[in-house]
Amino acid sequence: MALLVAMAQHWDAEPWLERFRRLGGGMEIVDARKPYDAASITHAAVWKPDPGMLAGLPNLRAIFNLGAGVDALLADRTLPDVPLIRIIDPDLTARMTEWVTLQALYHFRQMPHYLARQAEAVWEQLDQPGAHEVRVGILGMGVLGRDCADVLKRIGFQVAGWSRSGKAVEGFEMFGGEAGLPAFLARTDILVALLPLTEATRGVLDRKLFAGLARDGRLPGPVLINAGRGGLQVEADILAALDDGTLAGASIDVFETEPLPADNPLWKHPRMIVTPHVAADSTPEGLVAGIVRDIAAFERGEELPNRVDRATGY
Ligand code: NDP
Ligand code: OXD
Repeated sequence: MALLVAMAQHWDAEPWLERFRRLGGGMEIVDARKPYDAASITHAAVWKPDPGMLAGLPNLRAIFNLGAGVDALLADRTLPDVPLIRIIDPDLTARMTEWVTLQALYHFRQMPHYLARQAEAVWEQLDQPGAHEVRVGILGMGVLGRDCADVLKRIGFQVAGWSRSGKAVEGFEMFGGEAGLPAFLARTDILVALLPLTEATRGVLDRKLFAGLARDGRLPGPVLINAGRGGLQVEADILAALDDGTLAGASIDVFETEPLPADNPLWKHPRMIVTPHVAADSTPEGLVAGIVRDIAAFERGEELPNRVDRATGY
């Protein structure tokens, strides 16, 4: 068996290679940046490899994506038709929950207002609702959405979820599909998007959706938090919604174009938090041991829970 490790140039491949070599249990680990025998490769661990690269591996048995989202891989029309496995990892999940909770609390506790007042040395106290009076809605109740939901509920928020299937998630009111969206939005003050980017979800975060959010909440207005993918959002609509009050604030980690160009007005909007796609980093320390275990289980013929369904795109 030989595992090809291939990743986008902005990732440092060395710590990944080092850890795969250390934990790989004798599996040959191949660095995609150096010449290699394509016919020897049986598995690939990748993050945004060059399109077409994997098509050149005639004996490839499975692809292991080094992140949770597989949209970039599936955009490669030449991607070989072998099982595609994504990350489900407690470390990555915990990181996402930290980021989402931080953003939810930042808006809920009205920090944009207090930071602006601090800059002017103005002591101005706002009415502060309790968390139990504020409704959080999570678009995408998968691995990441569910964990965020648990923590936000523990803080006291009223949390509900929206998913494709609308299947029951214990402890949460769930809404499903397009039919369930209006009612879900109408009860949501803080909207958290943790959807995968697929044909069905592209552009879902638009003006029409923002206009459907609750207007009767205890916050000054609805808030958008997106850590799913930039392709979920229409960025001009976010700016317009912030300007006309349809949205009171937004925290965005992912963008249509990354890095976000320096002249993009999203950087400068006073009610907008921009982070550079860092909500939940993949790290070799967090992920490699699990991928090695997944490869072994795959080779034993076990069903992996994190296998991507190419029909739905996630
Ligand atoms: P999962 O596959 O576990 O969950 C996806 C959820 O989205 C499911 O609840 C699914 O519904 C729902 N969903 C999918 N399509 C639709 C649709 N058309 N309409 C309604 N709901 C839909 O994914 P994860 O939770 O692991 O990850 C979610 C995304 O987070 C990733 O795809 C990635 O893009 C992003 N991400 C971002 C990171 C960052 O640093 N910013 C880091 C890691 C991930 P159902 O339950 O019915 O299947
Ligand atoms: C991921 C990401 O999908 O980092 O894991 O965006």
